[in-house]
Amino acid sequence: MLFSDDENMIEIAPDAFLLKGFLLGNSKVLLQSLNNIFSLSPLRNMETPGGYRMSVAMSNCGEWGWVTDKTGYRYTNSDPVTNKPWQPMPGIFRQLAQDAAERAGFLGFEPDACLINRYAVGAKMSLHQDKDEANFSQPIVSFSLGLPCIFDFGGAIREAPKIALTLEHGDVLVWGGKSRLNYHGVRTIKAGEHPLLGPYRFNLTFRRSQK
Ligand code: MD3
Ligand code: FE
Repeated sequence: MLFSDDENMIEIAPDAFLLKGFLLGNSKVLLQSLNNIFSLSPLRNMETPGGYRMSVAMSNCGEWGWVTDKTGYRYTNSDPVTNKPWQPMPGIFRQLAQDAAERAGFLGFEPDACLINRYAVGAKMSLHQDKDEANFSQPIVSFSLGLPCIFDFGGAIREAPKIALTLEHGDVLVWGGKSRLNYHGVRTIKAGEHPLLGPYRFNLTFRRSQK
């Protein structure tokens, strides 16, 4: 089924949209590009400033990549594992992210960073804000592939009530404006097997990290 009309788009909060099944039809080409990126900038479990190893394995593509280590969270323009630039953002990634942003009403999205998260069964991402970017004027676009997850979407403060959403293979989220700094997290991934991606969930997050 191809994404065709606005019946597949749900506004879950002010300026936050879920585009159900937007990526279906592009799964295989996305997976090929991912495997190419991982062969050159391998997935790794980074260390938090607090000294914990993240359960989510990460890589990046695009001019800038998000990293964390003992010294803190930041964007770098080279991969600290290989000391080479991050791999270029594949044209199909950029095009789909821009199309999704536009569908949600955000024109002129120019991502310079794509963080790639791989969740094995048992991995999770605790409640946090995305605030390491120098530019909050552009939205964030996220692609979900593989196993489903329960995503918690909160408010501007940690204590605000949260809504739980199931994100499935092919779904896209677009967040900007009033929701850009909302707290969010991913609950522990349950056991399963995706026909294309195996026992994993992948999430690609497109951002404008620099001015
Ligand atoms: C809501 N990733 O990489 S993507 C992250 O599914 C991250 O891997 C999650 O949170 C994942 O930082 C969620 C959806 C998302 C991304 C950014 C947001 C939702 C957001 C920023 C503000 C509000
Ligand atoms: Fe986040």
